[in-house]
Amino acid sequence: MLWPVFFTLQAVCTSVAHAMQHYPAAWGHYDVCKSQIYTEEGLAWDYMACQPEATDMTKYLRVALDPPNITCGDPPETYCALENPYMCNNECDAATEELAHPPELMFDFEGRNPTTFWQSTSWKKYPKPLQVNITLSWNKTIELTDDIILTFESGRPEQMVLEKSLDYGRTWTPYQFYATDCLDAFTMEPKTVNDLTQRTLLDIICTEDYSRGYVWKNDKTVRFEIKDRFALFAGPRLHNMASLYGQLDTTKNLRDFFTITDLRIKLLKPATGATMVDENNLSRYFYAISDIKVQGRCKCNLHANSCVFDKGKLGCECEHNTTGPDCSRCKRHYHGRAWSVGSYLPIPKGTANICIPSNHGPVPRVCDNAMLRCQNGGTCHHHQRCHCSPGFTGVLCERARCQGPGDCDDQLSGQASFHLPHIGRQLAVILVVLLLLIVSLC
Ligand SMILES: [Ca+2]
Repeated sequence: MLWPVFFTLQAVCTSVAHAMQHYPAAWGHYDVCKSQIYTEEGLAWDYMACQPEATDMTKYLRVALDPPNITCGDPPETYCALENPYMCNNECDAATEELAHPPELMFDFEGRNPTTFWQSTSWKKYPKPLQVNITLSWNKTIELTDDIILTFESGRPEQMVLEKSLDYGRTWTPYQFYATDCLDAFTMEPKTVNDLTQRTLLDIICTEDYSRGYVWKNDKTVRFEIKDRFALFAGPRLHNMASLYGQLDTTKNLRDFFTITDLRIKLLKPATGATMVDENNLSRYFYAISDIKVQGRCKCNLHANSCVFDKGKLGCECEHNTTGPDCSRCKRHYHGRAWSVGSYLPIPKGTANICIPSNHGPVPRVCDNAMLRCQNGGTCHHHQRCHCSPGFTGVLCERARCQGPGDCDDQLSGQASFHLPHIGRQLAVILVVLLLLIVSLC
């Protein structure tokens, strides 16, 4: 009598654990892909939309500079401070570790003093433009979840463009233009992210917010504002993420807007201060970046909750019978319906849209443990064939193996078909006798 109580308690515990798994403190994370549930037929899987957690994506990128020899220190150079042309104690020497400024220093752990930074050569070839492309590649589609923040060690550039690629660097589109004078630099009206509305969210703007002169020494960052854009749907403190997820679900352009495989920072003109370019002291003009922040998550089409970095490459750990780096196709033998992206809706579990087994799999099932049972003690191997006990044969071991002539007749004497010829012969004899009788009587 205690068993029902035990089972009831167990069911309650399971459902509590289940509920806690489904509704984490900050719901809407979609961090569980499936969980076991009790149904009338027993234990079964319940599938839900899932995605990896957002993380620091700079750990997984490759950085490339164009032109490649634009980093300072080869040959060694001495720089002057922008604010004070007589302060020229900044030395760059690629051959000396303490004086080198390679690109990796844009992504190392910050928080130490002095800061570590990448630095370009100076504007020696003025008036030829000093331009540098910094390309960050993930070789994987990722979704941005927080602002991109560049921290400059020197003055912020007077002109720059942040660009993105969604096809591994084949084509590029601008994310945002930055200039001290947007009209002059890009013939665009200056705007800020606050000018954007839900309707104009995808507009590409030029902003003067991050390029103003070197007035505030602490103001060294250049941002691409992801969260302010999210806030247009989710509210100022992102309290209504359901609304944002709903929009992301139904608007592919919006989803794609925050999705990238590569970023490119086009530095077009270094900080020159408030004055004209001092041609006698060009070692005041250069680019130096101490930190780049990119927060995001692997794009797994809501079919994975983890993403691994293996052999230098990111890849989703696909669930829901999907496969591929982005879980963007169905696994072999799971083409029972067309692949589909998972959905954030309905909140909070979403819809998994799993791939289901193909109807006409390449390996037809010969036996199983229920309907197509091997007979006479035979055992089923991988659903593909029955291993028969000695003396039996057939696809399901349903027939006795014949050892010699007449053997099968004895063993299968219950089967009427083997006796029909005998009955036929007896009938024929009777008919002949009857016929002879009739003839003789006549
Ligand atoms: Ca650094």
